[in-house]
Amino acid sequence: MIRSQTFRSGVARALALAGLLGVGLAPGALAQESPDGEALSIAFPTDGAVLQSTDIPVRVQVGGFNLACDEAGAPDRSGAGHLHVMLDGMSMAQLTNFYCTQEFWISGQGVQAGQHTLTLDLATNTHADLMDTAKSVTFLYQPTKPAAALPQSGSAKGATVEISAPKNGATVGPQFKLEVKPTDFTASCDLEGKQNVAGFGHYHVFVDMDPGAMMMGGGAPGAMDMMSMAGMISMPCGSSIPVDLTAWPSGQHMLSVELEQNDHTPLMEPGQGPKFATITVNLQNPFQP
Ligand SMILES: [Cu+2]
Repeated sequence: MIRSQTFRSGVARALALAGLLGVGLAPGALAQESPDGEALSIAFPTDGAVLQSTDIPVRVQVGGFNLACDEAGAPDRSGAGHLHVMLDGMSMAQLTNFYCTQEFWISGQGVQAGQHTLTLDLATNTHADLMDTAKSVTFLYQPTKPAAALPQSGSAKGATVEISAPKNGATVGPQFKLEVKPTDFTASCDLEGKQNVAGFGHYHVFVDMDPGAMMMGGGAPGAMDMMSMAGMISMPCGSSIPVDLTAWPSGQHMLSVELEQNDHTPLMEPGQGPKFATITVNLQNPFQP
């Protein structure tokens, strides 16, 4: 009923977006046709809504699809994945994050008062966009209490990241905290998908992907190769990062944390590669012995 209506009314718009999405979305993510049945609709904001809150509330309805962020980065599984959310664009540079709840907030930081477009789609575990599920709404952002502006740019020179726990080679259960120590770098989730600001960004956490090797195929920043999003399990901003490897089999796994700019491209200095830290863990996963 609601689901089939939503699905049908979404078809025209999804087709209209399809061409753009195919070109623009998430470098590294292959656009895929979605298997029939799953549907996404944006319940809030409604098209033309006037938003007076500082941050931007979003409510979606998802049918026939499992939102499973604990599987993000793991191999694709039909009918499971997460939401990609983009503000004022349809490429990875505008990705505010990926989400697994039907309600969430987008930070108003750095968002100017005025008209904005929100675009969402369903994505597979390896971050391939299911482009025929894409939906957009345009809203008027008029916050009563404006959010903070973008921070003053700092210096990205000498930025580094280290993993302080677990220790390299440690035996871990499927759920643990990855403790990271950045130097000369401020991680902020509020800035994800916004303009780049020197010295600011966030982390990408990868399982069984070597960020150094990933760049060798693709070359320049912003031209990450096709593999770069697969294996990415989160885009966090805290230095104590929850990790859930329930979807991975027991055994040795490589865990990497890479410094990213707000547009999700690796933070790099001239003549240098991406900045990341890697450990190997011995996973003991009772769900997949
Ligand atoms: Cu990112």
